[in-house]
Amino acid sequence: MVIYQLHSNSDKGDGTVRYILSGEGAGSVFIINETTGDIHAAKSLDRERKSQYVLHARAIDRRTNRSLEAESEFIIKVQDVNDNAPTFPDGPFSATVPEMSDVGTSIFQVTASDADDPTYGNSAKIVYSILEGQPYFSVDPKTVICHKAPGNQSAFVNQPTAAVNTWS
Ligand SMILES: [Ca+2]
Ligand SMILES: [Ca+2]
Repeated sequence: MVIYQLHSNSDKGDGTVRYILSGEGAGSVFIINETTGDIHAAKSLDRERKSQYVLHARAIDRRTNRSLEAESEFIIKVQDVNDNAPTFPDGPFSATVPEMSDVGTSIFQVTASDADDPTYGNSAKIVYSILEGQPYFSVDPKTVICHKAPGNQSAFVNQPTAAVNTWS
């Protein structure tokens, strides 16, 4: 897949222009076809590891090795895909609640995180649900776990799967 194409106005398509790529990942992550200027990714890119690459392009004349244009800088940004599940970095949690507590008593707060890009789509959007403990406990859509019905009960929220991404 061509992810970017360099083109010099001096390029008449006769193969005399040679495109040279340098900078971050040039020759390893990004491979250039020196004749067409097509840039391919040679490896799969992980936005969570590196979200953008700063590269430099040059166009030279093959016969004279002279630069046809000044070196130009360009940036390749890695677009996010939703490939990380939310996790509870501080879990597993444990909490106690006195018996006969009022319904609605807040018990504790959990916060999950998601490594995906929070500024793009819903990849890092988090909603909370509890897997066990109903009807005695409920979770606020944001973060708070509440005591819902009287009784001497305990709930455990220790599975990261209690937080899920939503696609709306
Ligand atoms: Ca995610
Ligand atoms: Ca991602």
